Amino acid sequence: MDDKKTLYSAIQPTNNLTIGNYAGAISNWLKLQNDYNCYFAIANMHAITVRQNPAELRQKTLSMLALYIACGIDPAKCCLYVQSHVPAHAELCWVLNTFTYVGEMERMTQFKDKSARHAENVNMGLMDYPVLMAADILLYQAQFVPVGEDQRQHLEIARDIAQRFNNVYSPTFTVPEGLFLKVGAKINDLQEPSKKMSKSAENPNGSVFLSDDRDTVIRKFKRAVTDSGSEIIYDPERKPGVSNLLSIYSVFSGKTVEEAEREFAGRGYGEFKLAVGETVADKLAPIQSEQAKILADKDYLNKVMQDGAERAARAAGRTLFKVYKKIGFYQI
Ligand code: ATP
Ligand code: LTN
Repeated sequence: MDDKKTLYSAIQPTNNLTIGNYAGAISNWLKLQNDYNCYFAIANMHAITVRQNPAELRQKTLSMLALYIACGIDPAKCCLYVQSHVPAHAELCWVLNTFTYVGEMERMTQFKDKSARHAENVNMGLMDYPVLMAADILLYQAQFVPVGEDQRQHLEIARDIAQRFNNVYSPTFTVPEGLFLKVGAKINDLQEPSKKMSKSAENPNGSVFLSDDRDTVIRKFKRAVTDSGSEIIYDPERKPGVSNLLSIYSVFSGKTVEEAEREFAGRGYGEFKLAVGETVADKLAPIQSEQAKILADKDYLNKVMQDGAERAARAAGRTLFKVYKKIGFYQI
């Protein structure tokens, strides 16, 4: 384990996960878990930057943990934990805040989007979101961070903060790199293929949730917006709708986009959309039943969280100790 490189990622336990989260994050984690020393967190501290219902947040934390495991993330191989169980995240975030400029946080795309969407609650946490994310990654000295395209800007800031700290003191943090997939890093909305598919989209027909039943999945794909013309080819500029469906099909069938193009050459949009829907539904069904089984076993989930929190706290504590020492916090 020790000679493996370290990898870190997290998802917020807000709403239900979409096939975009699966494609951009979880499917990539599954491929990487054997070759890296992995930490996968449930980012509940990030989640409260937007107002949450407490009972739902608690429930979503458990159901997300069960979902990670049901998708095939193995708690024996990876450290699976809940962010708020490791206080070092908040502690390092505070230190890193003093290495981050207000101006650069104000320029973050996600901050601007979320402030517009939640104008009644533009809180400091929302603005500080990228710094907490930098703390997550830097605490574990992660070399790699597999995330979707939308997180690229946050990753750049995490790198900048790490470098700034290293330059002021001495090398302390590993400067992380993002790992982005060629296919699946950005799955778009089925109704508006120019927009990212999102858990919190206004039109529920545009997002396919991992919790959707078979009929719902197929209905959503049948209604998916396609493009003019009739060819089924990958061309995101000219054919955003069809290209998005080909990407989804590729992630869920395990075939390449070229193989998918060949498979559907000469076939109609209707037939194509049905095939994509069926492929996704076939993949989701066993995940859903496995998730329900795991969720019923609270003792097991508590044990996974407890083990994960202990392992994570040990690794994070080592980094925080070094940081406190370098910045001159008196140690007892
Ligand atoms: P929200 O819509 O509530 O802001 P989200 O759907 O963007 O949330 P996050 O928790 O912010 O979900 O992201 C979890 C992971 O899923 C991240 O790695 C993110 O890059 C990835 N991801 C999110 N949406 C997509 C998408 N449409 N395509 C590919 N990856 C995605
Ligand atoms: N902001 C991320 C979730 C997240 C994350 C992280 C991802 C929180 N902390 C650390 C990678 C590394 C998102 O996907 N919205």
